[in-house]
Amino acid sequence: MSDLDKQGDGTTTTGVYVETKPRTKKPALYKVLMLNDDYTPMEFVVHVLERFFGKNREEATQIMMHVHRRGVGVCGVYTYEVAETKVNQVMDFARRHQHPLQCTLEKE
Ligand code: TYC
Repeated sequence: MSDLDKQGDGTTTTGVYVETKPRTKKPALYKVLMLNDDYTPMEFVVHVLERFFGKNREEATQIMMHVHRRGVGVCGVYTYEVAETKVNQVMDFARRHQHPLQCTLEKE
């Protein structure tokens, strides 16, 4: 049987090499940023970082102090839907406690 006679019946086919792209794309990632203000208590910001971003007290305190000193800081990096949900949860929680804390999204 010839190399192209794959059918084994005497007929031949012409092989077409099809290059396939790798089929999975990594999702875009978004930073959730926390903004400083003059009124939200430090303890409230630490609590938010523990509750919504899974930080321990030490990490949460470091991030809060970074934001306090520098004006903005990263709470975490997530896919769009997760990041958006966290921003909404934080904004809603801050509003319910009447604090002006602001949180936003930025594409990585
Ligand atoms: N600057 C606030 C204060 O002195 C504390 C604070 C930190 C507020 C981080 C918001 O994202 C923030 N009470």
